[in-house]
Amino acid sequence: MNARLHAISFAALLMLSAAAQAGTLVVSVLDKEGKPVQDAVVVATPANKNARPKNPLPPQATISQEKMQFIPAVTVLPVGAKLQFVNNDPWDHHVRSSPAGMGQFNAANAGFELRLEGKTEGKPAKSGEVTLDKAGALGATLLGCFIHGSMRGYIYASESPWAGKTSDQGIATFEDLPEGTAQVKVWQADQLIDIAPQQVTVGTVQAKNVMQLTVVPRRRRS
Ligand SMILES: [Cu+2]
Repeated sequence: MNARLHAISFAALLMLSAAAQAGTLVVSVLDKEGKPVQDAVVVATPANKNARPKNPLPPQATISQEKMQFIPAVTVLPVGAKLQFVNNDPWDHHVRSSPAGMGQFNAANAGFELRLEGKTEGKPAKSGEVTLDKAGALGATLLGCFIHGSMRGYIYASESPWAGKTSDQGIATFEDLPEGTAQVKVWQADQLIDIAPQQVTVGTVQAKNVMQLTVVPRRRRS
């Protein structure tokens, strides 16, 4: 191969790798007062539907019932994922689900329920499993307990594999989104009326996008 041909094929290679290049998207979620919001769910849906992230969402997760709380408070999973509930309290919990947001007030929206006996010392905790494959699983689901009205938790089933929770700094970062346009939406438990999704452009220059809620979320009691 002569030098000129070599240069041409090298240029072609460069173009190919540029076409497959990924960019980083940083989303900052703020509340109505401009303070960072932790545990908001950010979902990015690239226009390029064939791309897949290097680190996909886990196909299963465990939610513990501990000291009258769901831990973690918010769990993000792909649609179809398996969810395990483990009761680590010495008393019974009767876990139930309903749609989050305005849908929770519609009695026709029945979700799943799991009765979990309390843990006996020295014995393994009782657990139950649910698969997020039913109609209505997509998006946010509110978790509660028939016995303890104060218990609140959330699961978020995402169609896009680029989904995650914001950090205590209110930041969600996606490192390998395909270049081009993407739609970004934010879900937060106290934001009952969805805020408008944003159309963003992902490129080699790191983009930071701010999404501001119209509410100040309630603090979780600890
Ligand atoms: Cu309970």
